[in-house]
Amino acid sequence: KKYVVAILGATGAVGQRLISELEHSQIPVAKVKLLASKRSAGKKLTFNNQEVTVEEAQPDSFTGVDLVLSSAGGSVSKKLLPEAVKRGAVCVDNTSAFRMEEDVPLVIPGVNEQQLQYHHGIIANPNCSTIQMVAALYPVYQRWGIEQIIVSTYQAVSGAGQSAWNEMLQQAQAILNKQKPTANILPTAADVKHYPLAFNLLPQIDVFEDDGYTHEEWKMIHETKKILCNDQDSPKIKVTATCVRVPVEIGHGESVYFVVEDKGASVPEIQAEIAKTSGLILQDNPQQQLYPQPLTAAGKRETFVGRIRPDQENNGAFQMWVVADNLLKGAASNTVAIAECLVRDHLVQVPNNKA
Ligand code: A2P
Ligand code: 11C
Repeated sequence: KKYVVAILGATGAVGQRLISELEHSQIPVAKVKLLASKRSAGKKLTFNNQEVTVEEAQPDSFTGVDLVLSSAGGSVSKKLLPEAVKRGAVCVDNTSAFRMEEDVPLVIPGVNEQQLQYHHGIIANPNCSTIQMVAALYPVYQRWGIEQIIVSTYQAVSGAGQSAWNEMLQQAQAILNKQKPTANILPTAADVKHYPLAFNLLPQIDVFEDDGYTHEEWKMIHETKKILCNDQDSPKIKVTATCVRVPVEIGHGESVYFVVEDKGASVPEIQAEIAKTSGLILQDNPQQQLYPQPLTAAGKRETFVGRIRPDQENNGAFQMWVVADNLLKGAASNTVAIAECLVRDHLVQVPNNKA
């Protein structure tokens, strides 16, 4: 079978990469539909060297579509994906719109792809900062168990979308030209005040919750628990997060402190588990100053791990540094990897009783 695939948000930072990841995937594509807002209707993009005209996304755009890969923002997903499912399409959604709904699998292939069989038409791709952290910790979790995670992120501006990315570049240019930078989007268009990110750090990603955590921090905490502790028998993991936007274009960095259950774990054994896990690359050699960096991770599908060391004062606790391309591993590659699993396992159909 060949599949009709729609990419919703095809003109965006993630959408562009969904197109190229789909081109390089195992999915047999009969036809691709590229959907975006009215503003982009008529624009020409290419898929497998063929010109494709971008269409305005509307409910009827999904008639005859088998698979939707979506990254056009949460409100667009909320409105359009139920319409796509109604028309028989299975949707892999890169936004936070449906992630915490009980009947929506939240999936990282290689970690919990067995959850895909329970889908009701929509599968959620986790937040980029969650994906790379959980992917890096998963081999440790499987072998020794994890009691607690304390993470601080250093997140690239591309995670906030193409317009925020452009804004930061303009701010940098203005500062280098000795002009005052302007800010209209960052840290988030959804909040009242805006600050420059160029040559700065913003300890706010997304809006604040009542408890003082940002929504990005909330996502890291709750998505990690949904992915790793999804059934009653799974041991509970304590998770806390601080998320910071840094003036980097592509590639989120994360300082991850974790406490294992089985205190027998050692640094060389953790390094060995990570090195042999598909999709993870160990870059951990202080003598040779080898460690993951955003500039070297950008454009790659893997998650890079280094600086693994013990907390000398807390037995069973370790630190590590994790970097991945937030637009690929954190978004487009994971989304297309989910779609490949759906195709492989014959799951590209909306269950009859649940449509
Ligand atoms: P457009 O380029 O027409 O605005 P990013 O995350 O990089 O900002 O990209 C957002 C993506 O979501 C873009 O492809 C954008 O299309 C698309 N998008 C934004 N609003 C809508 C909408 N109302 N309907 C469909 N697509 C939308
Ligand atoms: C960021 N992690 O870097 C966000 C982007 O829930 O999919 C992805 C938001 C999401 O700003």
